[in-house]
Parts: sequence; structure tokens; C-alpha cells
Amino acid sequence: MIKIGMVVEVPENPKELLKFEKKVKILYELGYDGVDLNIRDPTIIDREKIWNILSRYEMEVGSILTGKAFSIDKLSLTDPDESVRKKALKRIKDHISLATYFSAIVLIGWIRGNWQGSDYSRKLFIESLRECSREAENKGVKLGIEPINRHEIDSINTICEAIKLLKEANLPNTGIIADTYHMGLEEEEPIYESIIKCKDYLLHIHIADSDRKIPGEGNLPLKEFFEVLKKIGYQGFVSVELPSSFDLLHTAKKSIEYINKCLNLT
Ligand code: LER
Ligand code: MN
Repeated sequence: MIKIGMVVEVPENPKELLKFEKKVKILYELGYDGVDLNIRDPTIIDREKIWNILSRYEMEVGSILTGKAFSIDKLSLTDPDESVRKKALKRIKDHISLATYFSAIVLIGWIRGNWQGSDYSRKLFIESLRECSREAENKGVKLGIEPINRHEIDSINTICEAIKLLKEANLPNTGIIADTYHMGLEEEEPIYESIIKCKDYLLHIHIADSDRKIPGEGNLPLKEFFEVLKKIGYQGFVSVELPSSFDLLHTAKKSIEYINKCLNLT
């Protein structure tokens, strides 16, 4: 069964937990199965309180987003400065510990850093990823490489690049998180064709329409995309990822209505 989720920010300030709970309640009432948690530093958040809130509404966790460690703290798994790289490795290991708690997949996206076409950076990434994968494997967690469009990061922009790297690195507990927004910008063929290419690696999906619009409000062929997901027997989460400035109730309602229509559930 395909599960429907939505990316939400996890507050670092305990005073904002009530707001977080309100969001989870809205998603639960709209019929969502779970959330993807966007977390800068997992050692700062109150994991028990977050867990209590999620279990109160029977919400699963699909993936844990780690990009804020790069965008805010400037940590990268390929930083030439070894001390920064070590901090990035420690941060991902902290995310892996948290993922054990929530049975979630850890997203490897912006944390890859910018490589400027350097083979050395790519080599550093494979080394770092191998270390993270070992830790993840020991803890029973999966890692998902998310191809991201070139305007956000210059490393692994396409599904093919992710597959190539995974084949080369041969890491059994690491796969791909596909994001339809990035795919729409980077893939040469329609997104419903590129998703077939990575079906053996596919762990998780982020969904947004073109320009990160609400699914159904842009020009990506999402209906065909869902048809293909059904055809290939995809069983994981499809989590809506939209700008956090958008109104949650409106966007969450519109998104799930559209997705249910695509899945022929309504
Ligand atoms: C960023 O554009 C994104 O798609 C996130 O899932 C990961 O950082
Ligand atoms: Mn994404």
C-alpha cells in the first residue's frame, strides 16, 4: 500500500511543540498516514515528546530530512576541512540514531555538499557514505540519496547519477529518495519514466508539482506518475514537500485530495 505523508519542521524550542502537535492533528484528521521530519540537529529536539505526539495520532515517520545541517550549520560530508567533515559524519550518525527510534529512512541530500565536478569530492562522499551506511546497517536503518536539482546543489542531480554511484559503492542498505520537483527539473524523460529506472533502489518519494506547487496545480504529469507507482508495486511513502511558509491546512487538504484522486481512492 502507498502511504501518504507530509514534510513538517520539528521545532527546537519546546514552546513550539504545541504548534507542532496542531499540525500533526490536522494531517491525521485529513487522512495522512505519517510525516517526514525536517530536523537540523537531532540531539537538540525532545524525541520523546515528539514520539508521544506522533503516536497519539498514530502517525508513522517516513523519512528524516537532514538538509538544515548543511544550509544552516554548513556541514558537508565532502568538506575539504576534515574537522567539518567529521562534524557532518557525527550529525548524520545522530540522525541515524533518531531514525532507529522512529523506524525512518535518513535522507542524504544537501549534506553531500558542492563538488564542482571534482572526482576527489565524489571519492570523499563515497567514503563518508560508506561510514554512514555501516552505522545505519548496524542500527537497522536505511539511507536514501535524494537527487536534487543543480540550482540547489551541484552533486547528484539526476536519478541516473544516484544509481551509478550506488552501483559503484555497493551499499546494501542505501537507496534512493525520488523527489518529483527535482525530477521535473533534471530528468530528460518524463518523471513517470525515470521512476521506473530506479524502482529497484526506490525507498521513498517526495511529491510536489512544478515550482514546488501543490500536487495538481502545476504541469508535472503526476497522474501518470501515480499510475506507474501502482504498476511497479511501490509500497512506501509518498510525502508532500512544499515550502514551509505555505498554509498547512490548505496545502495538506488540497494535496491529499489530489493524491487520493490519482490513486483512485475517491
Ligand atoms: C530540498 O529541495 C529537498 O527536496 C529536501 O527534501 C532535501 O533537502
Ligand atoms: Mn525533497
